[in-house]
Amino acid sequence: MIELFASDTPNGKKISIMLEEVEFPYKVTPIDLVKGDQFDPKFVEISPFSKIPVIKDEKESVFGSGAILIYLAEKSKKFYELDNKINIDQWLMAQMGLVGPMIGQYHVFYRFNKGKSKYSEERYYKITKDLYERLNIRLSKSKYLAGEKYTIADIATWPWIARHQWHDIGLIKYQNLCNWYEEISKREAVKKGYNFMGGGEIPKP
Ligand SMILES: N[C@@H](CCC(=O)N[C@@H](CS)C(=O)NCC(=O)O)C(=O)O
Repeated sequence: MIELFASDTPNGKKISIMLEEVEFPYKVTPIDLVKGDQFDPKFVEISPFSKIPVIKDEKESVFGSGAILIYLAEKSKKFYELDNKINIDQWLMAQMGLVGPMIGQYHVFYRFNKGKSKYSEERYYKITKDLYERLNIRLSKSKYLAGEKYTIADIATWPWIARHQWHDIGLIKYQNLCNWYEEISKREAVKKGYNFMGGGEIPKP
């Protein structure tokens, strides 16, 4: 059985959603980031940057949500079609290097430290709004991020848009992004994976 070390965050939810999608049995070991579980030397052995998520599968462990998604996709042969690999990789890497880190910074300044740095709040608001716009443009051209099929690029990106209520940007104004969000929200695996630590129901647009 796969062991998922995670917290109830978008990076954690990417993996619980993927595990639900591919129907692999798994158990969750919660990592309390406020208490500092991520710095426990035993955890650092499997997570060299002290970050969730990590999985342990039989004898190996994998850290980093992008690497974990690829690992699970290759193992299940799902959501990572070889004939569309380059598109899936591009949109997955854009999530890893841009969507997650930038929206993550927006959460740090706008949601958790409001008033401490007006410059940073404005900077990450602008970047997040720009990401909404660019994702919306992409989704005017294809049903899912990497083309006509739901892939690990969508599984990586969706949990960040699921935080839209924290962003004060108005998901509803971005029609293609909003349709994509709602379509994915209807999937049973996404509903279960979203609620993997009892976080509740998926927020409506
Ligand atoms: N690039 C990493 C980022 C993971 C990450 O930033 N995880 C955050 C929670 S969402 C974390 O563990 N933070 C703990 C800390 O910074 O102390 C991935 O995609 O897995």
